[in-house]
Amino acid sequence: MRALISVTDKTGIEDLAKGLSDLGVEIVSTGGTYKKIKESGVEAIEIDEITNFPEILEGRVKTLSPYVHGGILYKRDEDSHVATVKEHNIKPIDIVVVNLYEFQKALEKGNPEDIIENIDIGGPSMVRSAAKNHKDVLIVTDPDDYDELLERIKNDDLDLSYRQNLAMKAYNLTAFYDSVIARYFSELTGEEGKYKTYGFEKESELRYGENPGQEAALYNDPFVKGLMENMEVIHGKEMSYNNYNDLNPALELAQELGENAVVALKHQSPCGVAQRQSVYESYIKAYECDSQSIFGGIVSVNGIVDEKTAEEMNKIFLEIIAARDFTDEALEVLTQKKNVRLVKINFDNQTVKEEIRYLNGKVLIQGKDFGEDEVEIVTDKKPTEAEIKDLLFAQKVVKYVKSNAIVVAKDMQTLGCGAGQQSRIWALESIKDHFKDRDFTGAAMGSDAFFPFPDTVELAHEMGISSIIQPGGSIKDQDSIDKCNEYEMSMVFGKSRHFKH
Ligand code: 93A
Repeated sequence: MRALISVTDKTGIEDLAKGLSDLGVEIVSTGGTYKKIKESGVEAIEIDEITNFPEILEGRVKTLSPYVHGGILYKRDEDSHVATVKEHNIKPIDIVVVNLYEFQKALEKGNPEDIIENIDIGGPSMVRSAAKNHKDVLIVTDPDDYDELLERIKNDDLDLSYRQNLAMKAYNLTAFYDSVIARYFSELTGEEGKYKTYGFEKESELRYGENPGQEAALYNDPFVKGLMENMEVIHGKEMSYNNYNDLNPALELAQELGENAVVALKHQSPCGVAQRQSVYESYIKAYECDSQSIFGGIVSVNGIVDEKTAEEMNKIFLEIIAARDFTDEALEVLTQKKNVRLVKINFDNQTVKEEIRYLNGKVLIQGKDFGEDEVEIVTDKKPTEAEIKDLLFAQKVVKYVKSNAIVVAKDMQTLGCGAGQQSRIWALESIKDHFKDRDFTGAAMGSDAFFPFPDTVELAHEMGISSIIQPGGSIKDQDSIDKCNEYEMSMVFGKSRHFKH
């Protein structure tokens, strides 16, 4: 047998070469790989001896030769193929070990010329040729597979399913590789072409998905340094699917609000949010909004958790506490509990611009819902400056609450987050019902979408709410505005609707 080895990541290559050589496999290799193999004392043939041609164009053409591809691609059980390679003096290549130029690393470094030079042409060509002819050729693209390769050659255990598995991995690699390159050009041109090429990289298997019967894994987007880039789980159990899924909006909202914001979140919707002078005060206020739902929830802190805050947090069970950082004293307090996950987040990372949702055979991709702080006053009464602040705060929070959503807030503290109701007024009713003794006098109310009827305004008035933000757009907008005027409440229209389904 003959193996062609051409690798950029040279991990494990000496042992592989030695193992193959010991099994009587002849080794052919390219420049750097050849050198490395020879240095380790294993015999090898240089690629030019096979191609009868020197490497040209600074290495751009080294293995792109019929002597290489013919040797890989001919069907061993097809007489005409066998006769052709014989006629042209092409020697068989039965094993191809290739990994590719490190395009992603070049991307990270950011030198445009270097990026282009790191588009591997010859490597993927060999990978694709060998994978196509997998019945006759073994294609190995992952250093983790070297030991098994040697073992299987030794035991003559090279069945079709093993070969198909290698081919699967090979095309998986070239598909990913090209998708990253395509994505690079999309970013350059601002165009995306006919195919949306993402190229996600598996980061880890998760124990299960939303429920124990569902398989799940976490993928990394190599192009985006999002909020979770370099996040560090510094204490507690492994993160689960639901942890990641719920942590995400908790982080995004805390980032959007800014310094000292604390977001308590449960099942995709915030249940208590505050932004005060200190993280401690914000946490107390976020907790007070809904001291029941926060239990077993996620708390995200755009700031540093100190000892005093940690002691408060430690009074209840929290799944995750994510923060910019924790003081040593805070860590001492929080690590007393084994199960709480403590996560360090860099809130200075940029947020992503897109969201993806998989449907039954279709994929939806949309831009992120970025809100704006512009408002249009539509009532006789104008909101005070403090009310405007609370209205904008409520609008930011309501964007993250599952529709239909209503958020009531005062002094940069939510007093209730009504989530996921099929009827808009039920969202406000749920706040009133859950917090029976709460005083909502002078509070601001945000709605994710317009009011089809004036009933929500009526209930808001009954509760003591004094100002409302909503996007408008109903044919019955005027009914709600009239009601506000009647009750001497103020109402403003925000820039846009903020459904979250
Ligand atoms: O420059 S290439 O696109 N043209 C080629 O003909 C070629 N042949 C192998 N890249 C090519 N390779 C790549 O070289 C392989 O994919 C591998 O990653 C790398 C190994 O080079 P060396 O052995 O010199 O370190």
